[in-house]
Amino acid sequence: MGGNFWSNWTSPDSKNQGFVDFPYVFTGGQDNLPWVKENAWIGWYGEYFANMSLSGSPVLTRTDTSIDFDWGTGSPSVLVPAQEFSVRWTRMLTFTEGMYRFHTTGDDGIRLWGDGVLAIDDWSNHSAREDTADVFMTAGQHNLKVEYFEWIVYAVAKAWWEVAN
Ligand SMILES: [Ca+2]
Ligand SMILES: [Ca+2]
Repeated sequence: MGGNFWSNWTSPDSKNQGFVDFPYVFTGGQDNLPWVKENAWIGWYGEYFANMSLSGSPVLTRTDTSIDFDWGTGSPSVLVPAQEFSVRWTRMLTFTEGMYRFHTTGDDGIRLWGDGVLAIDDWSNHSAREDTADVFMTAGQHNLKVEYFEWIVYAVAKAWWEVAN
């Protein structure tokens, strides 16, 4: 059974694809429509915090279809400050068995887990830089988590992967 959470849309699936048409801001309500169809997850569940340590309650939660952000000197949302914020992204994803090379780019700090195992750890103040880690994934669903913080000035957060050769 997949599904990040429940949607608040009353007519979310005009294309009849089995999932809602637009990312939305989760407000805590529920209806009878799953955000994604069974056994299929789209995007990341993002929790945005108005501090650098992922502390307290998020000031914004939303689904991000990918982690591919260059906010410049700006911020992810009017709800999030341009300096000293942090984000936690989580998702479940099905992999075919093999070795994967995970990449992150963070300005400032970023770290990535696969099934709770820390694979990339670059949790410090710095300008944008890329990190990689090779992780063997068994066939089936795996939990991914990316945490990120912005200190000052520019803010970049990216995570992606490919099959490692
Ligand atoms: Ca900034
Ligand atoms: Ca920065």
